Amino acid sequence: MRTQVAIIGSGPSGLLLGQLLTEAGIDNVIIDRVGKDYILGRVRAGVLEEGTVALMDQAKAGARMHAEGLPHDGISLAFDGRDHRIDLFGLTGGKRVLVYGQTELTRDLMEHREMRGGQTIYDAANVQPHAFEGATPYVTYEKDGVSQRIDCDFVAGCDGFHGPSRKAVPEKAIRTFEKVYPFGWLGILAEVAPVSHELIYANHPRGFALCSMRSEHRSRYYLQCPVDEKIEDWSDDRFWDELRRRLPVQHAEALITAPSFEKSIAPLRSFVAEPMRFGRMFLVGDAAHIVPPTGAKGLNLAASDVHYLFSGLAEYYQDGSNAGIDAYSQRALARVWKAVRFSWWMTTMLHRFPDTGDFDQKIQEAELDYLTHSRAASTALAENYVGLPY
Ligand code: RFL
Ligand code: PHB
Repeated sequence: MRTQVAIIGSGPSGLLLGQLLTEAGIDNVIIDRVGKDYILGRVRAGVLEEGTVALMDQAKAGARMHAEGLPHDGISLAFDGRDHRIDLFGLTGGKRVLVYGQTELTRDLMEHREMRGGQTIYDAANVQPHAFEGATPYVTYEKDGVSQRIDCDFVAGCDGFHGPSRKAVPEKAIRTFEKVYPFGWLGILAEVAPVSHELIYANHPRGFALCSMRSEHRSRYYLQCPVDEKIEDWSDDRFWDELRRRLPVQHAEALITAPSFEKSIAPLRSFVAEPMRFGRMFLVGDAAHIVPPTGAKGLNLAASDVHYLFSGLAEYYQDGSNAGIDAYSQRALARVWKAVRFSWWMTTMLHRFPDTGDFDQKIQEAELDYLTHSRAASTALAENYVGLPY
């Protein structure tokens, strides 16, 4: 088989890139290790920046997102038993975020791809990129026990943190930066109205908590927990009791509970691989970088990578220019590092670290006090939260 761009990975990065390329008349094939239902069963991010929303529109897959997504103009930082609202809209001159689950965004992109006749190979084993340092890269995989090969002009490695693309790069050609945090997030989904109409990020002596949502009837809640915590030890009752303890009293009293229908623990890490281009292969999204979820940036960074790569590839095919693909790594990384910094900062400011001494604790309290009383500091948070410009 031959295509112009072989895309490894059918997560949001791969699907969004595939859809933009298809709309621009650039042939592409997506190959994933798992099936559609498995991908749609993963519960992940929930907050979209305006840039991500605009890319979904550009991919012509934004209709349901606009109909069902919830625009949010602010968030709350809760500490000292009180809410402190950050007016995202007012502080950024009219920008907001859209609450719409990654699962739904992925479903919309998959449906659109099917409608446009785009080719996706699911349940492919041993997917591997080859010869990307030269002019004729290709991807091999096995499907139903038969070996297959796709020849292409470019490979887009959209295969997440554990995928084969980054691993195929010789060690001496890549540099990685990593920070692992000494805690995880225990998350649940429940079919109940959210406790508040805006997200609440709570710093509490017992640990961080986040109140988020997927719709007006479905809530997503998280608790900071030890990284080696066992999910079996967290009954729904224990989760709800612990969440109540970490929220200001008016929210604890208003919290509606119900049996959870999803419960999982995610580790928190910051990770960046440099560069993001190796000859004719590009790393995109989680394949190149991971951020802790505290800033809601993971999915949005995947989208900005896609924007830079798509415009580079469009320039290459439409104008015969290499300028955009040559600039991809540098342009993407400049934005990535700012989001890595923001996510690290939000994580540091809002969580309780096991080894925090009295001095560090006082600094954290001073930071929250300053942040919520200084317009300049609140504006810096708001500007990053709604998303830095592309
Ligand atoms: P994805 O979504 O991981 O998709 C990668 C795709 O590549 C496929 N793949 C392979 N395909 C072929 N061969 C192989 N050997 C392959 N190995 C993997 C996978 O099956 C998959 O379909 O990466 P992408 O597209 O770059 O998208 C990035 C986002 O998914 C990610 O940044 C966010 O979801 C991060 N993230 C969160 N971000 C937030 O902003 N808020 C959150 O609450 C949040 N929660 C999370 C998260 C990521 C998690 N991970 C990665 C474990 C919770 C979790 C648990
Ligand atoms: C979510 O709804 O899953 C979510 C929202 C905001 C975050 C992280 C996760 O910062």
